[in-house]
Amino acid sequence: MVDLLLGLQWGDEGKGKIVDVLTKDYDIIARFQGGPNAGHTLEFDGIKHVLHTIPSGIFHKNALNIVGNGVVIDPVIFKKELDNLEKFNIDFVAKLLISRKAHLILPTHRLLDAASETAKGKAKIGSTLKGIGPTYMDKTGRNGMRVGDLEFDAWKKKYRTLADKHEAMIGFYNVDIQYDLDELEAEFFEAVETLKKLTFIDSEEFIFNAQAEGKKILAEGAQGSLLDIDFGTYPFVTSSNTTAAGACTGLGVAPNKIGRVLGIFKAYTTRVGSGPFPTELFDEDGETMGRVGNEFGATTGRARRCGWLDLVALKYAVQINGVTELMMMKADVLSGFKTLKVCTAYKYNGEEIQHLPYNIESENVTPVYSEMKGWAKDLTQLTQAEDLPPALNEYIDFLEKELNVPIKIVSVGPDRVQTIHR
Ligand code: 2SA
Ligand code: MG
Repeated sequence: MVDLLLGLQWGDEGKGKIVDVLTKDYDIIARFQGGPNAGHTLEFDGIKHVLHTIPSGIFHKNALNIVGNGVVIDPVIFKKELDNLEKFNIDFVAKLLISRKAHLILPTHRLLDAASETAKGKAKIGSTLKGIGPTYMDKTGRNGMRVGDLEFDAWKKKYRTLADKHEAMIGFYNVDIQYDLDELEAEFFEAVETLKKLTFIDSEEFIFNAQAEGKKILAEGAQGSLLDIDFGTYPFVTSSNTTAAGACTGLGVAPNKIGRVLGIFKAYTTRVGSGPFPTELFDEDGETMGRVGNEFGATTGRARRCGWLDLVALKYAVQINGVTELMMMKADVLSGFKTLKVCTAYKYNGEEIQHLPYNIESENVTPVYSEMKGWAKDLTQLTQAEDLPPALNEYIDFLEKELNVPIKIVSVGPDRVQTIHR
């Protein structure tokens, strides 16, 4: 069986930390979608690590890490990540395997992302500018370059044809994008040589065989369910399926081989980039969440928008993913709020609804809140579920009842050790 770990909101729920905590129970950690738009933060021994493409199991001795076919890889960013790991004596050549069917992000994909965003002006998606959208467009348009292409001499010709086409497309956008393609390409070709030092595999075959041998596998999601290309707040989404089904296509795992589905959510909500966010706060409370929670993009450094927990959206994510257990992150950030609000319905066209409407833009949707008592206690030193303050237990009980799924982990800080199991 392959277990899944998925973000249930708009990303940045704390997936990296939890994968790192859980890796000791798994033989293989595999990424199945997204690319260097992700920023998975892990903290232990007083050091903070941010991973973008590499699975969050890389710091453990025994786990193998797989970058699956559903992932898009930018060799340049990948190389930087590897250089970083080298400093910590991580033997990534032995512990990191790459699917031949994963698509490559070319420098011109990044330029196209920038051109598209600039051309959209105010209506921009707020992408991470890592070339994610254009790369997945080439994948579904059947023009993409894959990791496996690098094993054949013809790859440079293929590269040239695609990059030339991209340059012409950049021209069509008619926006002022400054770049030095020669420089970008030199960096790209050098990084490709580093990538080629790793072992390329047919990950679907590899994972199939690993399952047959009884190996335990965890699939690590990136971004969050509300950024899913199909079920998220389109068009303000990323270009991959971030939901459970994405693990099947992004790794080649059959649906009946999926085991536990671990859903991760923050005790409040954040979003980075543009798009609807019904419970967004523009007041002191939102500002406090951002400051105490250190809510800045792990990839771009952008300030994240903050707001109350949205149970309507969370229920939707639980449903789409078939979540079997929940993990609540950043409970410590809510310490000190006198009153907590939880959105339990939306006012929409004068009616109260409990689903996500097609046009969820803020002018159409007003959140309906339940208020709960807050707690003052600092949680960051706690290690036992018994020590949680009563008001937090009430908050948890309320969520469990509404969502009908048990909350198994409560995280009270960024470090590995600040994790309470229930
Ligand atoms: P893209 O770059 O095409 O995938 O952007 C499309 C939308 O998806 C959002 N997105 C993210 N949202 C939260 N976290 C992400 N990772 C980084 C992080 C983001 C960062 O961990 O903090 O550093 O800014 C992530 N990646 C993509 C993005 O904001 C767009 O709304
Ligand atoms: Mg993140």
